[in-house]
Amino acid sequence: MKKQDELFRLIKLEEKRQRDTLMMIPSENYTYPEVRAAVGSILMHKYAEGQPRRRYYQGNEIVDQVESLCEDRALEAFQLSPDKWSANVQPHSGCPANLAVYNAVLEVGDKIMSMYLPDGGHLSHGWQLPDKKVTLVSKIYNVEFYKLDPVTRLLDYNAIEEQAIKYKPKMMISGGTAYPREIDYKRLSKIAHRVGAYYLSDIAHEAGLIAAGACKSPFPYTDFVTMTTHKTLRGPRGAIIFCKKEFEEAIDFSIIPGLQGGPHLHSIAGIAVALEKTKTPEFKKYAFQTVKNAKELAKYFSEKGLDVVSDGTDKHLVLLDLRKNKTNGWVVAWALEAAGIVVNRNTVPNETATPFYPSGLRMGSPALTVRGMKEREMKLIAGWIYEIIQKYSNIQTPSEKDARKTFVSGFYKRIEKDKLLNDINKKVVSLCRKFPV
Ligand code: DSN
Repeated sequence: MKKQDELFRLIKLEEKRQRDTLMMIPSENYTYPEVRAAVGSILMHKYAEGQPRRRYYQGNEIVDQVESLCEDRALEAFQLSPDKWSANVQPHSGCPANLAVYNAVLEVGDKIMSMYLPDGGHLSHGWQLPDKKVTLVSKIYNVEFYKLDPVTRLLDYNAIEEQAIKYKPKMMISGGTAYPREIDYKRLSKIAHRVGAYYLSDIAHEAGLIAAGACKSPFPYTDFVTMTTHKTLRGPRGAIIFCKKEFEEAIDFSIIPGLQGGPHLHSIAGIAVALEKTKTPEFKKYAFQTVKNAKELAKYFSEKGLDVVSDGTDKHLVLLDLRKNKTNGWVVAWALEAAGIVVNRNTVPNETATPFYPSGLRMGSPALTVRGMKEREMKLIAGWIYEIIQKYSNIQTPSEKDARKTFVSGFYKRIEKDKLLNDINKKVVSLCRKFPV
């Protein structure tokens, strides 16, 4: 029993951390109490391999309805006709969802073209190094990456088209984790279809914003759309694959028996709750305010002369390149965390450093917006972040291993004692109390 107490004590501590710090990792968010109730429900006791009404287990009369309801709500949330589109709500998360799409329509050795990870792409789109196949996807398929324009740090559609004509992929993928701008889905779809490729839009980050109409939708143009359900969508951990009706059977078969066993019905129920919420005026307000808030952060940093990648944002995230300040994402992210501001370090376009000590800082507005914060609070928070970046400029992380070890332990001590960080932390906690979760 004592051991269980320890676990619940840790959960309480994490709850307090989430309450008293600013959650600014753009892929994180607070979900709804109803989602947590559904995810913690007795639905987790049930096995239901297969699809609704085509199961390999008995006793599925009720859970069939749960899963079908979730599929219907998924289509409704993105205003898709069930005659043209199908939704599979079984993927356990984003990586398996993407893998399931490849597995449905590609053969071993087929070519994929996706966005370069350090420029803001995603691991599950086949990340590999020149001398190492890092991901399983890169071991199964041949992958080539398109990069951002090195000057504008925007997608260069003409260059992507030229590359696609030469490479002739069978699958083109858009989307990722750190591209702050809208994607021209129509143009990418034209390029993909011109070279005879399928087009997959991974909208894990933007899903909630797209459902609300705060960002553009890829649905009119793509063959497949994948998304996780726990980011801007505010659901539980999970994912959805949307596909044109003609691929429905291939996707279902790819998930089970291709990749997964029993669906997590408790998660599916939570996803169904979150999808229903996207139809409310409150959700639309949250989504539009999320974008406004991110824009406010970007504007503040630009005015202060920081290097904002792509000069701004169209969605929920802002990416800073800290090289101009002669510091890096590792240094600043730890200093910010000591002040109660939780962002994440990230690679940036034209990256010259490593993913563990990258040059950038990625931050987002969704969770702050859920707390009810608006432009005024963004200005305040951006001011604190700016002050900390200023103070932690001109600090380099040594590249030599031993020197780095000494630097890291000294750095942790330094931020613990830093008066500026402690003072900002007090202000952060008081702001958090004004905007309770
Ligand atoms: N790890 C997620 C993110 O932070 O963007 C994507 O999988």
